[in-house]
Amino acid sequence: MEEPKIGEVDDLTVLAKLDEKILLNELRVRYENDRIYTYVGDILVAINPFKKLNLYDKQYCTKYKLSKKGSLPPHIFAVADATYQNMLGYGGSLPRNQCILISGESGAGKTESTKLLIKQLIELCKGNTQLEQQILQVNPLLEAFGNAQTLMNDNSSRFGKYIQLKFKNGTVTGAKISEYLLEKSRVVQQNKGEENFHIFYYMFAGLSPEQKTNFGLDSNNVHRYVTTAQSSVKAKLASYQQDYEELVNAMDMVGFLEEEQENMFRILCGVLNTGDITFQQQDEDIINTNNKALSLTAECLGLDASEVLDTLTCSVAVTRGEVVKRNYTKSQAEDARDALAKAIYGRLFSWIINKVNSLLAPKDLSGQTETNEIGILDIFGFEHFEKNSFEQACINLANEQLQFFFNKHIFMLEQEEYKKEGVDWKEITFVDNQPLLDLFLGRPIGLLALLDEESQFPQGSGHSLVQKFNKNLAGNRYFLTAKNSHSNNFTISHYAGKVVYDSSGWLEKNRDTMPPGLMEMLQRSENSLLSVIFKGKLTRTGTLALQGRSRKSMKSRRSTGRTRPDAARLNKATKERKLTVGAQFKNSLQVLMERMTTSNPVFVRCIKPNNQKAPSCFDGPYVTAQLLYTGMLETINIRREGFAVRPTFQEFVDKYKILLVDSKAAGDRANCERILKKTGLQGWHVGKTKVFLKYHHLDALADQLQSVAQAVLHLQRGVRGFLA
Ligand code: AD9
Ligand code: MG
Repeated sequence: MEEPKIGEVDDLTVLAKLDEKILLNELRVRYENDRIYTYVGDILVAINPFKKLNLYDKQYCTKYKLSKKGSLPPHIFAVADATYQNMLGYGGSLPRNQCILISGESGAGKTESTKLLIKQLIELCKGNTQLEQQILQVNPLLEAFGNAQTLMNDNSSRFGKYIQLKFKNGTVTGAKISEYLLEKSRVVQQNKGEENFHIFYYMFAGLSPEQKTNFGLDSNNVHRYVTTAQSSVKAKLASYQQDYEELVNAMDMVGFLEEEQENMFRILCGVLNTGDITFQQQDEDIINTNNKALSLTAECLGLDASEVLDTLTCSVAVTRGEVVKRNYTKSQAEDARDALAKAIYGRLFSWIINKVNSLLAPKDLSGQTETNEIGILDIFGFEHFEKNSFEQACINLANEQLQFFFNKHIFMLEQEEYKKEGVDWKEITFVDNQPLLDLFLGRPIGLLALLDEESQFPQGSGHSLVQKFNKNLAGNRYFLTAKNSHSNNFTISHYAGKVVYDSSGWLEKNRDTMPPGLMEMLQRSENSLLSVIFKGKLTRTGTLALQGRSRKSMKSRRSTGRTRPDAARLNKATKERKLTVGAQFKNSLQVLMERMTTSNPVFVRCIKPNNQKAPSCFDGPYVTAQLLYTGMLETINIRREGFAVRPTFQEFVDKYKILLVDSKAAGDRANCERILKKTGLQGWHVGKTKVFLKYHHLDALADQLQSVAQAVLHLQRGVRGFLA
């Protein structure tokens, strides 16, 4: 047989020889020919082209509808199609519920892939309903509020999301979005070369002059929270204007009322003005040095200006019947101001998700027919900047968790099954990142647990936190202390590389408490939307539950078992406390993993070809690093040696008994062997309860079924002809 040319192989599992170099070369040649998609068995590898490719128009949508795998070049639409077919029950013993897990580092193409998947799924079930149009608008809507330009990606997701599409009889009946940890700190501060959330630029470009005046928006967009250079904002003005139009259209279509939108923009302008409030120390007092910003803030947020100033500059407590007022320092007042802005933005974002969910919820819950779902996970990709904070730690933990799930599914469960079923199998090893999950999630000594503990000490600081880490985690081979003992830095050896974290500000971000008085003040806001979102409660996974809805009561945290002196001292005090951000994030990851475990997982691996966001540039070492840390070689090996198709005896016999010309054949081992021997195929295995097959077996079996069917048809025609 002739060897295929480099780059001509659609599925890397058929390569006769494989090593790092061969793999890289195959992908490089494919990439250079705009073949950005490649299969590794049932896994799709997608390399970001960083340019528009003519791969997604109507013609492609149609071509990939109900197609046979392997009959067309690899494509993200083929993944949508296979998932849809499995959801309809054509996947044999596979669970009907599907979840598509998209991984890759920041800027690798996860969010674009998510949008393409949703587009094609809607195309597949097309009923031309309003709901379908609404679902298509959800992503642009959420991106406006939850994405921003970072050094790694111009449209970086600053939150994670899991989108569940619900189906009944193959048509979509609703959608639900779960959000994971929006990076709120971006509202008040951005790293050099990065931007605030897109919405602030869209609003500035798109609001009418009257609206701008009404909402107190500076006509030059000079606000402390928007540090982007004027020249670059001006250069993109026209495109921002278009983005604004699209956003408003999306909000209209999904069902946000005009009044709600107006309130939203007013609140967002309030956030911008909040950032412009500045303070100065004057003797014992803190005074406000920007009265205009204060009054604009109060007006936009429907609050009383003097009350805003009071809550930002001092705390009032009642002790033994006596009112005690304590002035803040300048920096405390600034923190209070930023806390106000972050809280508003975070809650507004949660409200938007909440609203989308209620608008897109399946209407008919009483139906008799079973509903199934396809979930798509689009998280924030692995990040490593010059300076990495608490957010990066959470983002990278989520990526560790996803990599672990991949390993578990691809390597552990599969090889366990071979062993159980007595398949002759040579073990394939892989890099297990369980120790990293333990490093983060272990109790009582894991990063998050230690962080929670330190967060309970009012005197704790970034430095005391890093000391606690150093003391408790020294010796863990994935945790490296800084050489300089005064440094707040520490390093973690992630599956995807080393990241240096700076512990400054972690305690505040983890506690995420609001200065006293702010919450009550916001609940009384005259802006009806603002008051609603602050009357809601946060659930144990950090999502917003609005009042008037049933919600499960919050479970108190179980004790950790082994208690250490610090923990014992604080045990009592912690019972009443609200959940920290770290704890909420941990809970939400756990819920996600449980959901994923009960569905049939489908993996899409996004690869970033270079670190410059550049088209037609394939940086070999950069890609190799990603291939290595994602375990691509091992994945290809297990997919090549392994058996991707594993029907039970009964399923197998039901489907192929026609090949035996015995419609009464029982679903047992002997009949499976009889069928397989009759086909003349090689390399299959019959286990204790299942048949183990490769994809090419499935194709060959399908061909044989077809010939039998044709022969039968021929015979029938012959008989009819004879009788006539
Ligand atoms: V992050 O973890 O949210 O920071 P993602 O989501 O992995 O990241 P994204 O999908 O946003 O990356 O892709 C980054 C950019 O690459 C996009 O804005 C597009 O400009 C570009 N991209 C990605 N996929 C494609 C594609 N299939 N065709 C064309 C693409 N351009
Ligand atoms: Mg993204």
